Amino acid sequence: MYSCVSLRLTASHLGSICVDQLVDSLSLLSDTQGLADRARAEGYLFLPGLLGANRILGVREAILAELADSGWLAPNTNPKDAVATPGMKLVEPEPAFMQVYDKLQCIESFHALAHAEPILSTLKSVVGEEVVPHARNIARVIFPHNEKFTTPAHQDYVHIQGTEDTWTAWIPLGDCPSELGGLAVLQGSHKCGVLPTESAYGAGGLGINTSELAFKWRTTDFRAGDVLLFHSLTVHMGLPNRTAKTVRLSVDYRYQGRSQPVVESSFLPHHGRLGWDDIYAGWSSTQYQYYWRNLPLLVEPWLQENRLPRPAR
Ligand SMILES: O=C(O)CCC(=O)C(=O)O
Repeated sequence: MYSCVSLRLTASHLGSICVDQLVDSLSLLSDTQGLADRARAEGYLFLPGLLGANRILGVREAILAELADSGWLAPNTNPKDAVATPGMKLVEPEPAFMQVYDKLQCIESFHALAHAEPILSTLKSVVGEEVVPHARNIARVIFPHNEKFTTPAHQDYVHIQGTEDTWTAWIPLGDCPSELGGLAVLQGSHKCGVLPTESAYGAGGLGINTSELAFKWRTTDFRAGDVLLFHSLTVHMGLPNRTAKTVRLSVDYRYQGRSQPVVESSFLPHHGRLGWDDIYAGWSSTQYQYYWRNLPLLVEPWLQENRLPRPAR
């Protein structure tokens, strides 16, 4: 039924999947056509060190300060080490998780990072026009000893909608070796169209059975400053946090060409518990507040049927 389903992986469950290294595309940065060709062919771009590590560590520190204040980090440890309070393993959307998540949503540097010029210019090369960052930025706080809630294999499009030519930037907030639970992409899977989903544990609550998809999973030991960009139809999944006590922090930002359709919720705060005025209340600059309002965006409705399987166009 789907043109891409032909070969079989030897096993489908996490732990026995063979995962190869992400291919480094940094050398293509000055080659607009080469970058776009690689992105279109593989459905992802891995750009090690695209962002300055110090900027990433600044956002990390701001988030860890909130986690420490909220009792999520072990007493008498340095917040920089992100050591989880023993036994703590909250997940969204549990009320106790969301109370702290609301504080993370108010962090100015977390939202400002989505506007980093190297990401905007890279994606401009990929989509062929100026991009607009979505405003619904997501922070991930992934506790150890909680594998059941590892992000399942999924495509972002079914959650985001608007244009399929939306790109996610997944950015680890600090070094993120595989053991800490990074992200893996299924190279080339964006050519499959919208794949069937089933309900699943973990972020998004919808998973894809990838056992019959004939593509390679790829990941790496990420370093602070690395950026992984992928298409909204590229299947990807979180890797389990198998450390003894360390919290994994990362962010997801989304981007699309300014002329392409977008749904309104892409400019609402993630989870919609706070309004933008609440979020902006303590910010020092207005530069990234309501930045999308002056753009002539093509807003379309979010449709339930767009979640359903559909072969590649
Ligand atoms: O970091 C994660 O575990 C999940 C990120 C992701 O898959 C997403 O936001 O689409």
